[in-house]
Amino acid sequence: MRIVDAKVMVTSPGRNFVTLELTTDEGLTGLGDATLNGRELAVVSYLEDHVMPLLVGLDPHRVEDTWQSLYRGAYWRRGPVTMAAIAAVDVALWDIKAKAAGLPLYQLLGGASRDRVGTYGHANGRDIPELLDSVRARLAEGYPAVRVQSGIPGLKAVYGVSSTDDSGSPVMHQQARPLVEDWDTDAYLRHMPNVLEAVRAEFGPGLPLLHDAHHRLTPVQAARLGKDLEPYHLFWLEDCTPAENQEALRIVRRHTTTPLAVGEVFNTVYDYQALITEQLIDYVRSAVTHFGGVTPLRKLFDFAAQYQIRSAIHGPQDISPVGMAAAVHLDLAVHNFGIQEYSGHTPLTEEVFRHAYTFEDGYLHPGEAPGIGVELDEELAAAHPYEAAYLPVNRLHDGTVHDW
Ligand code: GCO
Ligand code: MG
Repeated sequence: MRIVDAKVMVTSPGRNFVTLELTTDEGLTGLGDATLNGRELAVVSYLEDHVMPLLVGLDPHRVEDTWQSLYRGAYWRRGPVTMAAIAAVDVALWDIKAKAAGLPLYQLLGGASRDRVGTYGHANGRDIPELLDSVRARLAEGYPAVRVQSGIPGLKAVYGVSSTDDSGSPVMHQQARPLVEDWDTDAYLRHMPNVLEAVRAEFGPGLPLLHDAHHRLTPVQAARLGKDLEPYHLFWLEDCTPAENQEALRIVRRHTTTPLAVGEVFNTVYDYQALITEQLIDYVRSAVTHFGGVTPLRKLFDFAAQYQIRSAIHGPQDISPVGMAAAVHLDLAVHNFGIQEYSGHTPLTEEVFRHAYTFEDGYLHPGEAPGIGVELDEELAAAHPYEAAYLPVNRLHDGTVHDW
């Protein structure tokens, strides 16, 4: 079998998604997600100008070899643009291979290690009562675990909380020019224990609760937050410090037993090296889409498993249903699965990307369709072309830019 055609499409059924489609001489097609929120067109160019011309004529069964040649052959390794592009190729090749075998992808990854894939949903509120309502809504939808984000007194907007939308996704913050939000770490650190206290008092000790600090704290601030939240037994504290510095988590770890999760902005196993071997984290959270695909993410999970660290694939709404499908196949197959982030997509997105994976009572299943089980409606996709959209930037009260 040979690859005879490659094309990349950007569609915006509410938000932008970048999709690679590979076609073989046997008429099989494979899809891969290359969406990099706010920098979509850079990945399109990387694929169109530098990767797709190399793919035509290749044997699509050579998944590992193609991955290695794109990664090593570029010489300039890593980075989100490169790894999103490689991820799209990798997933499209796995899709083709599984379709050629007539099997759902998870069967090629070792088969199911569980019956279904547990998820967490997003709950958020401008204040605590609104947050409690939002948790109630997620529980009514069946979610077995909930991430809680709350507005902070004195701040206009914070990550995960919007004045107009309950979805918890940054989609509502996105604009053609970055929106400016404000931030005050002290106010946040003072408020968060009250938030968790109220949620625990309302929903009891058994509900797994998560919280995302979105890279905003210094190591010692993160250590304080982890300690202050210990009585509420979080499932995890996510991205407590900026991702570049692995040393920071050594400091945090020394001070708190609150479990730690990181990795949504990581691109390769090297970003995790010390974090895994020194057991400084509890969950690895990279997305199939930003980590170079199923091939390297599977290796990461196997590496992490030696240290009892579990998987938690990043699943925001800026991962397309193609990237989500690949994630759910991997979730079902790996032994050290932890949890899958999931908040669904808009109805229009679900029409553009018809998928075999299902979400029922808070649990996902990849379905039994051969491949990853996603079909792109190209006409509908084309009717919703790319729209410039950026994530917000964060500024302190004196105007200094802070991590968003
Ligand atoms: C999460 C993430 C996302 C990111 C988003 C940026 O935990 O789901 O923090 O919401 O902010 O993916 O594009
Ligand atoms: Mg996050």
